[in-house]
Amino acid sequence: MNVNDIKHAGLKKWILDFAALTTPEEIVIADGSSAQYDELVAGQLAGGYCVKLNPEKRPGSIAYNSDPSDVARVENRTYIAAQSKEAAGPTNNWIDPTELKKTMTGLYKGCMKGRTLYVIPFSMGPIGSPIAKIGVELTDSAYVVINMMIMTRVGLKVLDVLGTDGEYVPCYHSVGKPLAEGQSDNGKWPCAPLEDKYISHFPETREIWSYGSGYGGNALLGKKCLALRIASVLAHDEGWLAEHMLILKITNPEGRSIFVTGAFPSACGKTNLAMLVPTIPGWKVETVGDDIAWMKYGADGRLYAINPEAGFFGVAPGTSNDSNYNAMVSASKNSIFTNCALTEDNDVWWEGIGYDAPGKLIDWNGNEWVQNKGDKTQKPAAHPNARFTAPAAQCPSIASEWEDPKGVPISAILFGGRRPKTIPLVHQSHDWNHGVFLGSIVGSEITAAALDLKVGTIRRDPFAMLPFCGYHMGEYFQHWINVGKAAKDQSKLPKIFYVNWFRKTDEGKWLWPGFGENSRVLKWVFEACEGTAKTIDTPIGVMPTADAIDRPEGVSIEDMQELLAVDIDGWLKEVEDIRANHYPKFGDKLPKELATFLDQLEANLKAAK
Ligand code: SAT
Ligand code: MN
Repeated sequence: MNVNDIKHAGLKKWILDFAALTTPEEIVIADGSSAQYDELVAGQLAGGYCVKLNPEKRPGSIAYNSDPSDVARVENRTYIAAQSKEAAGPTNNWIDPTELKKTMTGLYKGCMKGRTLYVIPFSMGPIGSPIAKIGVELTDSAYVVINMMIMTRVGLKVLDVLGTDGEYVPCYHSVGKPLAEGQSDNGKWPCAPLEDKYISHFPETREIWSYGSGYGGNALLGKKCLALRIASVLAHDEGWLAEHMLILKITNPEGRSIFVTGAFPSACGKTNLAMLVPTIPGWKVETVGDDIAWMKYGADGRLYAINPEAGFFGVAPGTSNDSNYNAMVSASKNSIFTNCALTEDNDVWWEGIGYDAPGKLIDWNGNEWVQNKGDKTQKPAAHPNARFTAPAAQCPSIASEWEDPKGVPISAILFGGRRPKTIPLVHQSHDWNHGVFLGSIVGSEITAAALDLKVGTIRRDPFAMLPFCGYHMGEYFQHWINVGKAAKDQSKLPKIFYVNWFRKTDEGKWLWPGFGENSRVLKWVFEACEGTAKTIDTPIGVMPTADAIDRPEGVSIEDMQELLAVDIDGWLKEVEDIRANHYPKFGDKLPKELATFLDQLEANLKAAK
C-alpha cells in the first residue's frame, strides 16, 4: 500500500507534512503482514543491526544490542507538556508546549535523511473493540516497527477501522540520527545523545512526540506513552481507569475463577506474577496481561479490564524455567531480544537464566565474556534491563478471555513494591477509598528499568504510576475516589490489597520465597473475595490470621509471624515520611480523604503501641 492510497485525508496530510519536515528517502506503510515482518527482519540482518538466533534453539528470533546510552526509559527527558505546569503536576517534567514543539520541530527537521519513514497504524486493544484506541506512529526505526508488530495490533485492518475520518493518537518518533549522503549506520544502533532525547506528551491535543531514543518505552509509543500517559488523561476525562497493572485469572480447585489486577513498579516481578505457576495443589493461574490494564464499568456494575497490548516486553535477567516457565516458553520462538548476551551457537543468555554461561559469550557490549563465578565484581553479560519481546499468544498460561473485547470482571486489585522492611506480606483495605490511600503510598526500591535513578534507594511510586501518569497526580488520586463513588453498587467494587513479596531479614536474606509460592497469598485474596478468609483487624487494615496462609517450605513459624506482624515503629516512620516528604508535594490537590486516612493510621498505630 502507498501513502496516496490512504482514504483518511487528515491522516494522509499529517503523514506527508511530517515527511516534508523529516525528509526520509521513502515512506513505507506497515501492513501487519508476516511477509513484511520477514522482509524488515531480513533488512535488519543484512544491515548488521541484529543477529539471527539459532533456528533450532530459537526459531524466528533475533537479538539486538543497543547503544550503551540507550538501554532504558529516560525519565528526566520525559515530558508532560500540558498548557500549564500545574496541569502536569509536581511529579512530571514540564516544558511549555509551544516552546517544546519549536525545539523538537528543529530536531525533526531533516532527521530522517537517508532513512525510511514507516507508518505504523496500531490498535491498543482488539481491533474494532469499543474500548480499543487507535494510534499511528511515524518512525524511522525498523526495530520499532517489528517490536510494535508483536506488542500491538498493527496493519491495514486498523486503517479500515479509521475509515475516512476516524480518531487516532498521532505519534512521532525518530531515532534522531540523520545519515549523510552515502553514510550508513554500519550496523550500529542509531540514537541521539542524551541531551537531545525528548519523550514528549501533549495531553490536551493527545499527541506524542519522541526523539533520540530507539529503546522500549521511549520508542514503542503504544505502550507507556499512549496506553498509560495519554490514556490516563482520556480515562480521567471519560470516567475510566488506565493503569500500570497486570491482569490474572485465578481458579480454585472447585473450578471457580476470579480476575485480579495488580500494580507494581517497573521490574518488580509483574510479569512473573501474571504468569505464576501455583505451588498449591489444584489451583490454577492464567494470564490476561502483564503490564497495562484499562478498566471500565460494565452494564452489570462491575469493573471490567482489558489488556490493551498484544505482547510482552519483559525483563530477561532473572527469568528462568524456575522463576517464570511461561515467559521462557513465550520467548522460545518468534521473539526479539535486546541487550542479552550471545552464546557461541547463537542463542541468548542472561544472568539468572537458570544455567551457567555455556563457554565463551559475546556480552551486550559486543565484547568476549567468560563467566567467572569467583569474581563478584565481574560485569554482567546481559544488561540488567535486557528485554525479550514475545507474542502474548505464545504464552502457555494465556487465559482464553485475554482478547475478549468486553474485558474481564475484576474482583481484586493488588498494590505492591519492593520493600525489604515494614510492609507485611499482605493486608487488605477496609473499603475502596482506604484502598486508594494504600495505592497512594506505594513505594519501592529502585531497579534498573529507568536509566536515571539511583539503584537501591526507596522512592514513593503511587499506584506504580509515577513515571506514567499524564496529569497532576493529586487529581489522579481524586479520580480514583470519583470512580469508586460512581459505582452503582459499592459491594461490586473490587477489594483492594497491598502485598509485599520482598521482605528481608537484617542479614539480607529473603523472608518469603516468592514466585510460585505467591499463590498462597493469592489464595487468601481469593478467599477474602468470597468472604471465607480468616482475617483479623489491625491498625493498618485487615490481615490474615497467623494460620490463614499455609507456610511454604523454608518459612518457619517465626518467619511467618514476622511477615504478618504490624511493625508499629516502622509504620510510624512510614507515616512521618509520607507526611513530611510525600503528601505535601500534591498541595491542595491532595484529596482530603487521603489526609484523613493518614491521620487515622497514625492514631491507630499510637493506640496500639
Ligand atoms: O521500557 S519500558 O517502559 O517499555 C519497560 C518498563 O520500564 O516497564
Ligand atoms: Mn511496566
